[in-house]
Amino acid sequence: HFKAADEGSILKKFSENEKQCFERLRGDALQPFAPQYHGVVEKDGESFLHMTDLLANFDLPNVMDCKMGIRTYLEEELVRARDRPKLRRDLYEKMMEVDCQGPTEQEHAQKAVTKPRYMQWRETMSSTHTLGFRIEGIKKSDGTCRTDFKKTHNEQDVTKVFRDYVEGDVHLVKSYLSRLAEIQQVLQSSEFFKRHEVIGSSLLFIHDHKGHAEVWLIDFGKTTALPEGQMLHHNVPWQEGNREDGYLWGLENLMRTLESVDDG
Ligand code: 4IP
Ligand code: ADP
Ligand code: MN
Repeated sequence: HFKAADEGSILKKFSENEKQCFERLRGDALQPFAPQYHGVVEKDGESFLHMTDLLANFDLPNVMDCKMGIRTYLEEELVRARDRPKLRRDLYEKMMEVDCQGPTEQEHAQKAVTKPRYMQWRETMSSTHTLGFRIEGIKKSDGTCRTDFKKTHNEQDVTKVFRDYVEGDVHLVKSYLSRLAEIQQVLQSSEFFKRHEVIGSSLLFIHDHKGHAEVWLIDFGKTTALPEGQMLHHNVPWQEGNREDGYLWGLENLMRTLESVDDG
């Protein structure tokens, strides 16, 4: 999915949608909070998006990926699945790995589920549905890597994972929170944010042993422009058709959860 590039940059497998987002971010208030985009690159017959490696300025970084929002699939995927449901065995199997009671009787019989069904189930098992964000993965500077957060569901569980991630460092929590407050501010003034449904995008947390901490917006593969003149609130419930993503609601919950790390 990714390829190493010149010093300080990486190549991500090309997506037309993500390319358009990077282009529309140009000049927006949010641009400085996303990796710098350097255009499309061809390599070994494949296309890539060339962007800054956010880890390049760090010495042995710790990295956490939090997927933002109350919804992780597009409304059009829901419509498509209703019109012509595509049964997927791979998603049924992924569901079974986490919870063999997940699938319904019918799904067990067909050994398959639709993608929105899988995505909705993932949302309710994790904290996406209840908190508007979920932890996707953590890579620590000691080389350990965890992605087993599919059942990290309530605020206390998330707090514990955050506490472990920052190793109880109060100063680090403060640095992260101030960066998040800055992002929250900028989101309110971003034209790009007003006019996009931000789905499946992550906040990437990075820190090192020196206490240097940053948070970046990444992954615009499913971030979609609204029709001309339409805008989102990002902090109201989703109902099919309103295209709300709950991004700001999730960010508020994330900040509160991170604050509570100090209380333990
Ligand atoms: C994955 O589920 C993620 O939601 C992927 O999103 C999504 O890709 C996959 O859909 C889905 O199976 P798990 O995280 O439970 O493995 P992301 O790439 O943002 O992590 P899309 O294409 O929706 O981005 P499929 O259709 O690729 O399987
Ligand atoms: P996908 O569409 O496969 O989910 P992402 O854009 O979310 O791809 O990236 C997956 C992972 O790659 C992230 O969790 C992060 O660890 C890493 N990553 C993505 N973009 C960058 C970047 N610009 N610099 C450094 N690491 C990155
Ligand atoms: Mn991603």
